Amino acid sequence: MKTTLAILTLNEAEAVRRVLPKIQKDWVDETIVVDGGSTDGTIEWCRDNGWRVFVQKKRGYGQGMREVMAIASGDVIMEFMGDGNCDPITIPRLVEKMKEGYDLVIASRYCAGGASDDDTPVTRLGNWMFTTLINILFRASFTDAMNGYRAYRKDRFLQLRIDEGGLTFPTQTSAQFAKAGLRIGEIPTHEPKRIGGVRKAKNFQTGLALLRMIIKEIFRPLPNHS
Ligand SMILES: Nc1nc2c(ncn2[C@@H]2O[C@H](COP(=O)(O)OP(=O)(O)OP(=O)(O)O)[C@@H](O)[C@H]2O)c(=O)[nH]1
Ligand SMILES: [Mg+2]
Repeated sequence: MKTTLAILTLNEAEAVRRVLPKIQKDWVDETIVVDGGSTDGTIEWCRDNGWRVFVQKKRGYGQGMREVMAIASGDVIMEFMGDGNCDPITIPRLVEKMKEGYDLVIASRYCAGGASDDDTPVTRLGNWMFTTLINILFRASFTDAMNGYRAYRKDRFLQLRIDEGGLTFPTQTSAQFAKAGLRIGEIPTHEPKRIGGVRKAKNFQTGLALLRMIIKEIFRPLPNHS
């Protein structure tokens, strides 16, 4: 099982300096910084410090993930946000859990042993609401359907129709893996606060985009071969 760690960045110069040195490169087979067009020195710092950087062609978090998938050599793709919200210590535990045969493993902030220092009352309620909705609609039992910190089998991903281009991408992945009846696991993680930079998620817009995506998933069948 070959693993690729995709580190998503968009103007995260302060965070990458603090977080990337804590990632041990031998935890995974390949690491790629997927950058959305940073102009604050993120790309330069990463390259100067030996990280492979892939600058995506079109804008958007999900778009970046879909583009990197085409060049990643791993059978397992791991999504990691380079803004300080992902504690690297969870990476080897995600790899271990994937080895048990799961198709998708989420680093959960809300299962036993999980926690978030980054939540506000609004984001916590939003996470709970959308996770509950996805569990009811797609017969799943996520405690955290939204965290972008996760690992999945690339072949399973490619059989689905995951087409969200923005920050709704991880949640769509959760919905479709559940819809397809794939094997889903979770492990606890402790989410630290974002480090510097500016938050890209906007509660109202992201909430609306999530609702739109969920409605699309209710009515749209999965591709035949999945
Ligand atoms: N490659 C790439 N990364 C992005 C893009 N948009 C956001 N990101 C990164 O994706 C991660 C998540 O974005 P955030 O702005 O922190 O959004 P969030 O995590 O939902 O918001 P918080 O609750 O504040 O953490 C960060 O590491 C961003 O730098 C993009 O268009 N392309
Ligand atoms: Mg964040």
